[in-house]
Amino acid sequence: MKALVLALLFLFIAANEAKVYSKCELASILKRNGMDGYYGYKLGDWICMAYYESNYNSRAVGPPNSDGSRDYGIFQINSRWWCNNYQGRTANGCNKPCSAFTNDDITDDIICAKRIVRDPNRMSAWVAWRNHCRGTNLSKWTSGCRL
Ligand SMILES: *[C@@H]1O[C@H](CO)[C@@H](O)[C@H](O)[C@H]1NC(C)=O
Ligand SMILES: [Ca+2]
Repeated sequence: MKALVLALLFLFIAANEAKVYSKCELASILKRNGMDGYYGYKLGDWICMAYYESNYNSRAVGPPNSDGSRDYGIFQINSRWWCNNYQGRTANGCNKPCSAFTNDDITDDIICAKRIVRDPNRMSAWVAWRNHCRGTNLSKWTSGCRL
């Protein structure tokens, strides 16, 4: 019970400190970092993916996956393949500690996402993109934004 209270308190603090981007703020940062058209994907693909992966929360940490790995940050980057959380095997393809993907500076997250999409799975590496974004009309993800 004490642990539960502490856990809830921690979540409360974590939620308060989280940086949650707005759709247009994220769109503008992604565009500035060359994501519009990167490997053939539109800005809307990335924004839609980030929405369904993290709700635009740059400090999101996912629950453990079936292999014990976790997903980090606005793009929910996986610790088995792309970053090191020092809690198990990792290929660490982006050569970063996973904590690099839970701060408010998403520049390194973007560099890693670009590395991920260059792999043969392309954007299907992100299950949320496959399930919610692929093949949909993406115009709403950039509508109303001055880009
Ligand atoms: C996508 O949705 C927008 C806004 O609803 C619409 O104007 C546009 O024609 C749609 N594009 C396609 C390819 O269906
Ligand atoms: Ca970062």
